[in-house]
Amino acid sequence: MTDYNSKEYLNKVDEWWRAANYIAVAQMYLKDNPLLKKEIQEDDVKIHPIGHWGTIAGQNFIYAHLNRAINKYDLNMFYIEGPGHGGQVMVANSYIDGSYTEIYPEITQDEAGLKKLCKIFSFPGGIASHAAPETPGSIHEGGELGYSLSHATGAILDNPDVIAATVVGDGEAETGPLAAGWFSNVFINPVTDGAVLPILYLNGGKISNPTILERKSDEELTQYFAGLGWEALFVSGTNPDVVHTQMAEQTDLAIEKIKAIQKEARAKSAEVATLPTWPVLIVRTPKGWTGPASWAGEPIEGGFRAHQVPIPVDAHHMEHISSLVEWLKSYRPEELFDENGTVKESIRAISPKGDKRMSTNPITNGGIDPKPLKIADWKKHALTFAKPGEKIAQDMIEFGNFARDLIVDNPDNFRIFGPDETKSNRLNKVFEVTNRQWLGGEDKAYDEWISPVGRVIDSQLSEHQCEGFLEGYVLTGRHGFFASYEAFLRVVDSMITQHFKWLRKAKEQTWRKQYPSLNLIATSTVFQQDHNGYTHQDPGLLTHLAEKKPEFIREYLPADTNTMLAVMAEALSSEELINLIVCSKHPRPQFYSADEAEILVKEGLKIIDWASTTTSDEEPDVVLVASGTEPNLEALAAVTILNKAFPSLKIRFINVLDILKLRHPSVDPRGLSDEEFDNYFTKEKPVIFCYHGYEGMIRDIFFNRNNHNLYIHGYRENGDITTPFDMRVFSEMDRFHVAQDAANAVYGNAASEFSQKMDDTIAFHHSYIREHGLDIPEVENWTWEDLIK
Ligand SMILES: Cc1ncc(C[n+]2csc(CCOP(=O)(O)OP(=O)(O)O)c2C)c(N)n1
Repeated sequence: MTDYNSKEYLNKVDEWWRAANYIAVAQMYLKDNPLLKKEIQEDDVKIHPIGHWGTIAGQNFIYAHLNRAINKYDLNMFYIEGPGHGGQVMVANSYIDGSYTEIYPEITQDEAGLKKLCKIFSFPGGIASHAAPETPGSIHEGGELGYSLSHATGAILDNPDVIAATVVGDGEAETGPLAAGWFSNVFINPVTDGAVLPILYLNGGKISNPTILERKSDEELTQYFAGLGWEALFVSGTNPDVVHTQMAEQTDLAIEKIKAIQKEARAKSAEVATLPTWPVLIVRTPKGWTGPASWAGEPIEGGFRAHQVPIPVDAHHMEHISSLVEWLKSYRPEELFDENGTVKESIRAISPKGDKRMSTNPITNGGIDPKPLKIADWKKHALTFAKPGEKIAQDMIEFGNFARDLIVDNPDNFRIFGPDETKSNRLNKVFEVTNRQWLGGEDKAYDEWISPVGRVIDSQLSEHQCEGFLEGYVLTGRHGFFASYEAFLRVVDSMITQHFKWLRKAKEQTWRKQYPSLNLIATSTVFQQDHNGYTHQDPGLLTHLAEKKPEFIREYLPADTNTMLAVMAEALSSEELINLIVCSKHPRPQFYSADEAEILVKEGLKIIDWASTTTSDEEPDVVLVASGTEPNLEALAAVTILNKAFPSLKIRFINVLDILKLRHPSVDPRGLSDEEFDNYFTKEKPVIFCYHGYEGMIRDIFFNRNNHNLYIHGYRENGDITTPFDMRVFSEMDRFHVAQDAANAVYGNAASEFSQKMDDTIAFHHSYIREHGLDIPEVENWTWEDLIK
């Protein structure tokens, strides 16, 4: 029987650690002669050594000890590298455990392979300096700091056997998202979910500052974490011999506590689980540990100066090369590598085996048991009506029926996330079959749908956590969506960007499996913010995501329930995408039949015959286009106004559901050809485009098309606390301005009387709502009427 706590075993762990440190330093500086078998030359050294040394040795130490714990307890564990800028950590460790070579056979387990591994690190044409998609075992790049705990939590939900060992940088711990991440424990059910083992790495420095938590005493940290529901276990020191023993003991303690919590909870049902006090490891070891202690009279090891490349040696500055050689030799490479340059068998022998290696744990490559979502026919919930506009319904309420079925049909791989808004976003129907997962205790007098078990996690007001949980969930092969107020989805703009970057780079890796798409529902939208006003208006995520690589982005603007249902079925069955769905939650007339909705999803847009006064092959005088719920409503109302005033005016009405499809194929491979585009929008007839988002996006779409006779009515960054219709008038995205623009565009001066009438109506509206607090009867009572054709 192996004694994993013996001096002998810890010596092996130390050898592993030294080998990983050696490789990491060599990767930073060297491109040849990695084992210093020959006297080092200029040509062996990189011209621009790059890397983040400060975090490396401490993380290598943690990694080696986690391997030890996996062996000792036969754990299903994987690694999240919060300070992902220490890219060598996961590369060096996966090289030692053999997985790097299995995935990249050219990186052989000998001196030649090691030479390549050094050269490619953070080198043109090589590999990232971060824990990137090309890094075995990574689901978390760690480039943008702050999301390690939320990714870890998302990954272990519904994965009861897994422990996410999550290194949190003490700088990272100062970010808003990470500080919010400690609350994750409130959402982890110890029976049905796995565990997160946070390892707060207090190395004391950031890029050029101390860290806040490192300057706190152990007692203060104990209290801080106790208040948040975690039990702090400390490891600290600078002498490896002492710290190895401590680390082994405290890691064992943490694992045993996790196991005890799970055992006790799992003796009962998940429904009665309570919030346990999970352990958090706090590791105080110096930044830049084992590296140069000082340079030019200033301390390096132990502070921020160790952050990046600590000593100034490069191919053109060889005067201090002996210091680098001395540093490398301090790891005693002769004890670590055999004569071929292979890491010694005795060291490799303590690696966890097969998929027990953190670098090959299946959870880090598409998930443990990825399954497609079971999606029943959405048409079951489609609305039927004899005449467009006759039925009033709330799209998010109706979608709730569909979401409820998804929960029933997919009891362990589908989840809904939200920042305290599931009810506000009108998804209440889901609570007929599930609850909000929450282990924070229940106050029956107040709480609604709160339970230790539930498929909705929406009880923390943090968009970062929702986004991070969902990312962790889909990156491990499961499905879901995050529904948010449109304006506040912008809180996580950069997180969504990082997820996109991950998808893009992961796709280049043939060994990486496909991910279910990330689905974002933006509701409580810009043109219906009557009681919240200007602060709650921002449709800019549409523009933001449109700037990303089109292969990975979809933006859908369903105008009603049937289009919403059809889009959600499409989005939830898709892979490798970020789907942004912008939809209304307010009572709205319903316009599109299930068949029309189906075509809209398939084609992306559709000429709506019943809303046009032309046949589809007849050239119109004007094209009215709508993308978005309120734009659709206002544009249809404008059609009725125009039709009454100008019965002979040939109007073509188009609804656009999939806005990015309008882009030119040179911009977006899915884009309409010029011919298709002209067939819809004509080559020169006025196009009046009513749009949910900022107008620049539509201008951009038309820039490289034939037709520049374009009038856009989008969000113009105007708003206030006022009536819903007035919110549209503020941006001139209302029926009167739209009809006026259309008439002026077609008839010029001949439309001046009509144009004046529209101005008068708008003026009347202006004073009426300020008198009555209500929209004018013409707006309030508007319904769709069949057109005079
Ligand atoms: C959100 C974010 N802000 C700023 C940075 C720039 N940055 C990179 S590393 C770093 C310091 C990180 O310190 P810590 O988390 O303690 O990591 P370690 O000391 O282990 O390197 C900063 C500020 C970043 N990567 N992400």
